[in-house]
Amino acid sequence: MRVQVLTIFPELFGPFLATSLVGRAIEKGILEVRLHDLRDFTEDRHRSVDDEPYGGGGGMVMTAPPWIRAVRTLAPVEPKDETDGSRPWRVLMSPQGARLDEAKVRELAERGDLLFLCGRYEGIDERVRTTVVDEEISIGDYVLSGGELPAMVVIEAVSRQIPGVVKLADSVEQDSFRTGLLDHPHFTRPPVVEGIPVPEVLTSGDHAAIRRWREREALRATVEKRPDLLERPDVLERLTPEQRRALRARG
Ligand code: 9D3
Repeated sequence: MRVQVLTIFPELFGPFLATSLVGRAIEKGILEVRLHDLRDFTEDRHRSVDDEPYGGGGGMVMTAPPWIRAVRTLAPVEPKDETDGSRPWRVLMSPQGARLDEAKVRELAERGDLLFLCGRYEGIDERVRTTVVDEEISIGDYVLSGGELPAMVVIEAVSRQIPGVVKLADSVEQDSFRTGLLDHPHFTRPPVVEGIPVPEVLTSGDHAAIRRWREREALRATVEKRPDLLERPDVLERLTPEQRRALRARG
């Protein structure tokens, strides 16, 4: 999998790419990340990337030519709608984008070759989006200062989809995400914390009973913390017969 990032702050990615899961994937050679400084695609003495907004108002807008030059260099194949994977898929990180979810993460991972455009200031000249962007993505409805942290979120989530990146125990956890429910609670030593013991079934050695307990607790956690998930047909579809019974009993 190859990921490229276009930003005026490539240094923000340093520790992220050097550490943990993403760092290991790069070391193993199953992930390649290339950082590009947008200012390298400017042509004026001051390497400027922003200007005042047409129509007035506060703040600055990122100017289109460096972005378009950069994208045409890094993801050169035209036309814009060519999606067969022979050029990077161009993703604009933006508060106006579609909200990221696990389905979108899987879709991006399958593309295999991604270019993230990370903006700053009030935004990017609209003609960048309409000429060289395939898809616009947000990570949620809250205001951040730019697209760099969101791009790191997407890169980590997408990396976890590459075979061999997450350890086996972790991919079991991913399976539990595939059920669409929240995870069941976890316990480890010591056996008593603040007077609270570990649920007995977990130390019983009865693996079938443990599996049933976890299914039940996953459903309970979802009902209590994220009832909205239980309104989704794709989540209801994947409930086990026991979970369906438990849900009906709860009403
Ligand atoms: C305070 C400025 N806002 C006026 C209503 C607009 C705005 C412009 C630029 C808000 C945020 C940003 C910078 N954010 C991103 O580039 C961004 C982002 C985000 O802020 N939240 C969630 N996902 C993303 S992806 C890129």
